[in-house]
Amino acid sequence: MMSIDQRILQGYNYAKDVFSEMGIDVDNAVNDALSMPISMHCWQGDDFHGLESGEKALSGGIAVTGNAPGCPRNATELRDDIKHALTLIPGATKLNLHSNYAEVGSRNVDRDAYTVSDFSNWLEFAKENQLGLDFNPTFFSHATMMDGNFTLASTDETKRRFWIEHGKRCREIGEAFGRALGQTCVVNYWMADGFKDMPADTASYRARMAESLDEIFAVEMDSKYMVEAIESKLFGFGIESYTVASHEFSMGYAISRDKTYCLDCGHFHPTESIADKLSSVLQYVRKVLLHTSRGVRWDSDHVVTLDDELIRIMNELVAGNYLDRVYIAQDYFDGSINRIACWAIAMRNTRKALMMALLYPHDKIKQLESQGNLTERLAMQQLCKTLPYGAVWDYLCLREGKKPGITCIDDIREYEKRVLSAR
Ligand code: RNT
Ligand code: ZN
Repeated sequence: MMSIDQRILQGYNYAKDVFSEMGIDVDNAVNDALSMPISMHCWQGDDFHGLESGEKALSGGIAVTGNAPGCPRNATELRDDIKHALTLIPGATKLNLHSNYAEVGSRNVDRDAYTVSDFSNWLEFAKENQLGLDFNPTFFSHATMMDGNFTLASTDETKRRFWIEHGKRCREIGEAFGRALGQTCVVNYWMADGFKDMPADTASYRARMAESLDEIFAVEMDSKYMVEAIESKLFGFGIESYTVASHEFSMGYAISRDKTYCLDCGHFHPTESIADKLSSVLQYVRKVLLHTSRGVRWDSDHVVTLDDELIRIMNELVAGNYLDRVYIAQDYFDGSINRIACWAIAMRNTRKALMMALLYPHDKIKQLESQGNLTERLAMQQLCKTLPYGAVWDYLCLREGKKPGITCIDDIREYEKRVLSAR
C-alpha cells in the first residue's frame, strides 16, 4: 500500500502532465497561488462580540446567527482559535481586525481615541505568526447609534464629529501597523448609514458623508504602509430603503479621491455578479478590495464555498492580469457551525479557486474567442471544469505541511473536544 504522501505525489505528477499539455506550468501556478496574501477576518471567531467592554449586541445593518459551542470569551481564547485555524490554512495570510477588538482594559476610552497601543497584543500576535494586518473602523454596534443608523452622514454634529475622529484614528492605527510589519495595511471604511423607510432627502446625507470622508482622509499618509478602501452596499438590516454609501456613491468617491474600491460579494442584487464588475471597475480605480463572502438570497454572509461565482472571480483576476491590483479579504460570520472550520473551509476554498484560475488555460481560450471559434471556446470551458485540480491542491497542502483533503476536519474535531467544549 502506498502512503498518503506517495499517492499525492503520484497524483501531482499525473496532473502536471495534463496541465503541461495545455501549456500550463504547474509549479509556477502553485507558487503564485501560495504567495498571494488572503486576509482572514478576526470577527468570524467570536460572532462579532469584539473586545470592548459594555454592550456586545451587534447592531447597525449586520447580524450573526447560531450558537455553536466554545465561542471564545476573551482575547486570549480568540487568538488561540485563530492560531489553530492557521495550522490548517496554506499560503500567505493576513489578519483583518475591526476596531472593536481594541483591548483597552479598565481605561475609559472610546473609539474616537483608540491608538495603536490598544492593539499591541494583536501586533505582537501578528509578528509571532508572520501575519500582515488589515484594519476596519467600526461604524456600527455603538451607543451613539441606538437612535438611528447614522455616523458620518449624521445630522447631529456632535455625533458626526465623534465618528470623523474614529475614522481618523483608524487610519493612524493602520499606518502604524503597516510600518511595524513592513506590509501595507488596508483600512476599509464601511458605513451602515441609511434609512429603514423611504427617505425624503437622499442628497444631503450623501453630501455630508463625502465631506466627512474628505476630512478623515485630509492628512497625507504613506501609501506604502496604509491604503484606504470604501465599501459599498445595497441595503442592510434596518436600512432596507436607503443606503448612503451605495455602489455609485462609493465607486464615485473611490475614483475621484484615488481610493481603493471594496466589492463585497453579498452587497448587490442576487442576480448581479462581482466577477463581472472587476474588469469594469479596474478601468477606473487603481486597486480593488474584495470581500469574499456568500449571500444566500440576500447579504447573509455565509461561509465561502467553491461555487461558480468564486471560481469566476478568480478567473477574472488571473485572465485580466489583475492580481497585483487586488486585495483579497474574507467577510462572513457564521456561529451555527464550528467557527474554526468556517475559517478553514472558506480560506482554503478561496485559495483553491485562485489556484484553479492559475491552472486555467486562459490564453488558449482567449485565442479561440478572438478567432471567432465560439464552439471550441465552449467545449474548452466545459473540459476545464473537471481537470485534476484536486491533485494539485493536495500537493500544495502537503508542500506547506497542512493537512490535505478532509483530514483537516479530524483536527478541528479534536480541538473542539479538547478546547472548545471545555469553555
Ligand atoms: C457589512 C460589510 C462589512 C462588514 C465588516 C464587519 O455588510 O460587509 O464589510 O461585514 O466590516
Ligand atoms: Zn464586507
